[in-house]
Amino acid sequence: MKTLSALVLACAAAAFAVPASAQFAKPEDAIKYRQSAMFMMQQNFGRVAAMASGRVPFDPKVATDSAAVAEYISRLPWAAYGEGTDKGRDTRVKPEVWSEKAKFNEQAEKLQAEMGKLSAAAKAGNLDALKVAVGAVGGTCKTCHDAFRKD
Ligand code: ASC
Repeated sequence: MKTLSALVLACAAAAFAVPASAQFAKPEDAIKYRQSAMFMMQQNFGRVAAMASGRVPFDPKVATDSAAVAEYISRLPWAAYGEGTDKGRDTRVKPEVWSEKAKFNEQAEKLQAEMGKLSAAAKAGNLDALKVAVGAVGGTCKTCHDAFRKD
């Protein structure tokens, strides 16, 4: 019985130690997951960016909700860049994601930090701060895409 409990505990510990990338049954699923997250993030960020640029009228409630969703989603794609997910479905990912992992992680963290500022500015109803934050988020998207995404 003691052995069984120890075994159960060991399995539970191992389950928690499994990297997040292991949640995907196949590379194709991981690629689809991160592409879906990027799409959802862009749609929500784009709505806020349109208000910041004046293309659509500033609606603080819509901006707050959209920025909060974009901020949340900005935490999600990274677990789906496990080893072996460089192919298996149409992807523009560059091998540098894995060969320059520290730089990639740094960009991922920067995006989340800038998204936090975007969300705070929207919540405060501060259009000037929102414009600055949209520029910073957009710049982070571009820097990362230039380094880690083909074309
Ligand atoms: C977007 C989007 C990106 C970034 C980037 C900003 O809305 O889809 O990849 O902003 O274009 O430079």
